Amino acid sequence: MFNRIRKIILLLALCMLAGCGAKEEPQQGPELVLGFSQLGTESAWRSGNSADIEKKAEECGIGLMFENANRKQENQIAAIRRFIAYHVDVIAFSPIVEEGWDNVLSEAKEAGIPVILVDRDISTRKADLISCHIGADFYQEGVMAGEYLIRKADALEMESVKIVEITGTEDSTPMRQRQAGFMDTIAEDERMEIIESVNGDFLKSRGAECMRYLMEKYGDSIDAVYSHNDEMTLGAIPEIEKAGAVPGQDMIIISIDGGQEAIDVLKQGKINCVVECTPMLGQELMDAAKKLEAGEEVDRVIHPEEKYFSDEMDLSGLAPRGY
Ligand code: GZL
Repeated sequence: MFNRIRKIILLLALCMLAGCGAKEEPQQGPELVLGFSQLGTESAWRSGNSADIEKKAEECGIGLMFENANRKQENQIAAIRRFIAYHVDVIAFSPIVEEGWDNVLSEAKEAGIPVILVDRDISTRKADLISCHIGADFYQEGVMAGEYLIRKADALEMESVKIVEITGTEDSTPMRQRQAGFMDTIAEDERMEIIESVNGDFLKSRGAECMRYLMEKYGDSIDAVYSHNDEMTLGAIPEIEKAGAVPGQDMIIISIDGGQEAIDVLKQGKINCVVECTPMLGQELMDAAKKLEAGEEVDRVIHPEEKYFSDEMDLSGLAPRGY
């Protein structure tokens, strides 16, 4: 009985959050209510991720409490506390950074609410705070980027490769892992030299600022740009052109995400390689939430299959990317 009352209260809360009045007759609430804290709206990747989660929740008949944290960890923590107060069945979130989650996740555990990480991971000594992590193998994305650069240097018979790196949000899983995978892959290749690494925070505007600074400082001595996401790459390319260089020819451009805009620029020859990082994680999230609600086991880590797109291949038949 309590469960039924709880779900009706939650449905009313969902209605109020969605703007519908409390006057509506309470209906049979959704069987499962999922609280999701999305980190922000900083990129096409993030928008695609949010849209997929909302679409799949509707298709699966799951009640979704969706909150956007505007890229502030404190907003995510507050959202998780609201989800606990509403007694949602499952909590999920994409943590903007890896550290600082133990306290609020301990509160979720004490409340008996399972937590799923979507996209990014956290750093914690308490592995039992999380039931499942659904997200890319960011280290492998860095490896694919490094392997491409080595192949490209071979093809161009380059004797040295001076690289600038534009990194994503400090202390986030994709930033740490994409950097580690790339550096480990090129470490043994004596031609490779990272001349500077600057932080672009996954933002287009910051990517432009970083590239403007790097072009002023190093100019055409740059042989390759390794950018941790498409937004920063798309911000950087006009700055390369303003400085009189030709992206994709005067310097090798490597990006990660695989959104439509970057793929189009790849086809134009201004980007040489785009490593895919799919944002379509909604179905895996809903499946895992249902299993946890039903008390079933779920895999601790779920990595989607990912590939890369480059100037080594014929992309004319590539399907629309959807983000
Ligand atoms: C990666 C995701 C990153 C994307 C960026 O899974 O966390 O955050 O690569 C986004 O576009 O900002």
